[in-house]
Amino acid sequence: MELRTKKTTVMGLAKTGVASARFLAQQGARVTATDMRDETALATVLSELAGLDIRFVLGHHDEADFTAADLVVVSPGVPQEHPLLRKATEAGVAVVSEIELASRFITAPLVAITGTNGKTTTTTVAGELFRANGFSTYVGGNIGDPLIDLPASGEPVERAVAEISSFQLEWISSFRPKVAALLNITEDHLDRYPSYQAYINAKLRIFENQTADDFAVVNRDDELVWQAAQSLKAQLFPFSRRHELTEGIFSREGELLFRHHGQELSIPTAGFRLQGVHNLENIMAALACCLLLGCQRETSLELLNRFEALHHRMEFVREVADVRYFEDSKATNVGSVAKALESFENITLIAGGKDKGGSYAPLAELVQQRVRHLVLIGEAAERMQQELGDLTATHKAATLEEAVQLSADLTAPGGVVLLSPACSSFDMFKDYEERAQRFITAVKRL
Ligand code: UMA
Ligand code: ADP
Repeated sequence: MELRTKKTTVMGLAKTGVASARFLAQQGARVTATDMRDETALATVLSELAGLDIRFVLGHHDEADFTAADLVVVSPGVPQEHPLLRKATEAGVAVVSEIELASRFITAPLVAITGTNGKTTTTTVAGELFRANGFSTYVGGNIGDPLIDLPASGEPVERAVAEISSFQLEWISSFRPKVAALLNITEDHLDRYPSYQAYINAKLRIFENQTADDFAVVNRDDELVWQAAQSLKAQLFPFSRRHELTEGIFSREGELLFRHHGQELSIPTAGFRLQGVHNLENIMAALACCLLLGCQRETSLELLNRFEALHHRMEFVREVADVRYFEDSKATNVGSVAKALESFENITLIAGGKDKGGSYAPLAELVQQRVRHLVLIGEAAERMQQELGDLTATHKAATLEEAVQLSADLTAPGGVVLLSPACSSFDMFKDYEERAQRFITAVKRL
């Protein structure tokens, strides 16, 4: 793709926009970077881009930058129905996401991982597996470092692993991973999509441009995923905790079995540091991606036997008065909270935050069976109370600190206090990490 002298517009100037603008300028394109935030709010961004030949339109967007451009690169945080994006496409302008642009310049085999939950864990494990096996590897995407930083760096790598969100898939046209993995789909981001189906459709686009030369790693046990997988063009490579497979990877007592083209590898699970059935799924998916692309059994097993859980995902904090405290701030939807509830009994659950518009009802059975006390915080407290409040003793707290103290007072010895919010954090905190830190500090003060 030739970018030299092309008229390009970068919409949104946070991480994605900054990296995209830098890459486009490097490639000799004429770059306009535009954001609704103004110069003061974007001071840091402007200093990062200082010295590059970029025209800025800040505090507003100009229609002409969209309708008269050769290419618009849109940030994931911009809603797909934005009127200016519609105008651009109507004017015949190519609108792409940053992963689309990046993929056109990436030559290493690309592994792309999506799903409602487990993306970051699986992406990290896959990246580490490749590195342990001696492949120079770039790990990026929704996990933090934009994918476009890889071609921008000019570094030759042997493998690229990308965590991919539904938002990033909205504006792809030729994005084609060598291996694409779909871990699971449950309701999420209904504050952004008009329907659950629209969210599902966006996720499935990860397979859209694959051919029979590529692999689709899919969760055999997730009915929705498995059904959608039946019409894919790529070679199906399922993973399963429940079914024995002739082609794919599955678990049975104490081992994972990887079967591919008549060959079988056994990987014992006893030494894995990552705990929980959901992590077994993440490990199977990561192993599938990596073993399909040249990794070896022995080295991979060694890595899995030393890979520790990532922070803020069902992390043990402390035990006080025979009550264990766990922090799962990254659980921002019902699917991830369900996995946390399945992992414990006698739970005091601290939940709530910014409501994403989905239903909390899928948690009803687990709440009834395992949650002794439900302590609600944040904007979603009211709706959670309506949907779950009759199922167990339910309380409200004004702050997270108050919720921790109340939970400590309510929980009987032998119980578990679990922060697993089912919501995003932006009503009360900067992000899920700040929410996690505030919880940890409050628990340490007890
Ligand atoms: N903006 C406009 N006009 C608009 C709307 C927004 O100018 O009409 C501007 C905003 O002011 C902002 C920018 O556009 O400056 C949007 O930035 P962004 O939200 O896309 O933020 P980035 O820093 O570029 O981060 C994005 C991902 N964010 C989202 O998808 C919301 C990051 O994922 C990702 O790590 C990063 O790209 C690098 O790839 C975060 C995330 O929350 C972690 N992802 C969601 C999730 O995991 O649930 C999908
Ligand atoms: P993502 O990047 O998709 O948000 P993470 O690995 O960061 O995924 O985990 C987010 C939350 O989901 C955490 O609460 C974690 O415990 C939970 N989780 C991780 N893997 C899975 C899975 N395979 N299925 C359901 N929940 C999961």
